[in-house]
Amino acid sequence: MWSKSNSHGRRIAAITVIGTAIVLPLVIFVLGPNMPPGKATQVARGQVTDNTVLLVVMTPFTVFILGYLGYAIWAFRAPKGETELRDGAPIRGHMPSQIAWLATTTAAVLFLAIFGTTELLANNGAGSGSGPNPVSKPSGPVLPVQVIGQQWEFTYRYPTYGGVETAQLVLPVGQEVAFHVTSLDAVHSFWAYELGVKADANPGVDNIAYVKPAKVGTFQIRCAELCGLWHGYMFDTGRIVSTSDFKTWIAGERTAFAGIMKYLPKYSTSYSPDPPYRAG
Ligand SMILES: [Cu+2]
Repeated sequence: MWSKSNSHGRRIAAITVIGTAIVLPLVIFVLGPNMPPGKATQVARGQVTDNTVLLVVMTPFTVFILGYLGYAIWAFRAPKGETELRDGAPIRGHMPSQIAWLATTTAAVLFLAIFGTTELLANNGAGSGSGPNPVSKPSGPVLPVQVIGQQWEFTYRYPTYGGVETAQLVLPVGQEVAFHVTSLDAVHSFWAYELGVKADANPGVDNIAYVKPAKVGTFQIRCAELCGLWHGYMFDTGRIVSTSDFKTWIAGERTAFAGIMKYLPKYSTSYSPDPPYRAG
């Protein structure tokens, strides 16, 4: 009886070790690099690495659980022609396997908690909205871009370009950007998928997220917080362009909106609309 159960244990251990040895390189070299959100920015690249680390940690557990399941289905199947259901052996507890399971899963969870916290603190906030005073800041010069959520669109203000407000989000490549995310009404969430940025837009709050676009291209913007009837309509496409294209574009926006700039409220880290507007 004991020797039999030990040989089951050894086989399951062998399946786990060999299976992990086969699957792990595929996870690291094939699946991992293709994980979301891609490599359009430094923080997005960091998130791909983080997602790969999560996968690597869960791989041996997944192989063990699926291997165990497969082995149990095969090894403990009913013999051919048997019609009666049989009970398994009355086993109470198996201390070594219980301790092994507790120790490995605890170690994995603790590692991921520490790793996740470190990754959020480092890497300039990892694309998250880090509030008005982020712990981790980029060292070089940043281009501030304000993101204003409102039912049901995002608009953008460029305080270093006269505070002009635009309907499109255009960023120069290779330039560290500080998004100042806020809202005029409900809680929205500024989610620029390929940039690896997701930051809550709360009224009265200046929520800062850093990102440095690495290559010219487009990216998807969505509101990621249910914000009312037309929440699903709150999407747009942003553009990353060369520095000279950016200069041309922003100059054009400033010219186009010069006439109405005087009606805009002065640039501020947050806005408090008049009560009649707040009440809708
Ligand atoms: Cu919204």
